[in-house]
Amino acid sequence: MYKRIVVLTGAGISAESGIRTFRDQDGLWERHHIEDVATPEGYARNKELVEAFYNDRWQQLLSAGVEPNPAHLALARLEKEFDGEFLLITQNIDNLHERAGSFKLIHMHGELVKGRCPQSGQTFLLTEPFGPDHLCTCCIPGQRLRPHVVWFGEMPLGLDRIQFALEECDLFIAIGTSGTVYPAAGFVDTANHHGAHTVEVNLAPPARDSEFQLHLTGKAGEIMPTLVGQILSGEKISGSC
Ligand code: BV8
Repeated sequence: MYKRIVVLTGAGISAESGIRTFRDQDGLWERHHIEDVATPEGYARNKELVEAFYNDRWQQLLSAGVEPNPAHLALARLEKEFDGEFLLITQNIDNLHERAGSFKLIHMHGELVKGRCPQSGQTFLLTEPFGPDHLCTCCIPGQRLRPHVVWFGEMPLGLDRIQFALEECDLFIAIGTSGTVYPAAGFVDTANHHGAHTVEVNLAPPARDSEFQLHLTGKAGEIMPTLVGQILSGEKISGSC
């Protein structure tokens, strides 16, 4: 049935792993102002506040009990067993997709487990929290590492590869995203425009004027294993999952 699949995930796919989303009840943006912790200006104003925001999330990600859930594992199975083209794009900065076994993966908003040198752009796997003494080793003198995260107003990563994949795909699935952040929120338009079947998996029913052709409403961890089974058996995705 399908030959080229593109999947986009958002914070909702990690919710069942215990990671807070942004805009749900008790979400991250209820506790912090975006402009203070997720913009270059906020970082320039108060590095310590932004470092604490990411250090807290990094510590939570490393803590016991935060594991890939059945939705992450289903996507890793799809990548492994699907005999066509596959690309997983995530807006998430956690590493649960990799830990589930996904490899054909683009972290378009960066990665929580890495720091970046502000001068060279080189990235470093974090072994200690961000702070004034956590310096890069690529410059002399060493520069204070920043989170390897795409803030609002900064260019997302991998957009050329993403654009090409969206134009070529025949199936586009968005999982656990509120579709409020661009350019990711516009990916469905590109997929629709190029004739793909567009499917959305979300806890909440779709917005009235949603662009997706099919909506599967429920928890990603419950829907994805069945959906992946349908795709791998060559079926066209239908409403019943
Ligand atoms: C860009 C990293 C230029 C940080 C994030 C003014 C100036 C500059 C730009 C703009 C501007 N005004 C608007 C813009 C564009 C801006 C934007 O879109 N703003 C919005 C607020 C309007 N975008 C940007 O700035 C981007 N850069 O535009 O550069 C450019 C120009 C041309 C072409 C390209 C680029 C950069 C945006 C990246 C910001 N960084 N993250 C961090 O993580 O700390 S965004 C942040 O929001 C996360 O990445 C997150 O993934 C993303 C989207 O949120 P969601 O993932 O959707 O999460 P959310 O909580 O919202 O929703 C969860 C969903 O899951 C819900 O629908 C819920 O129902 C569902 N759910 C919950 N549980 C489950 C579930 N579903 C299934 N199962 C469950 N169990």
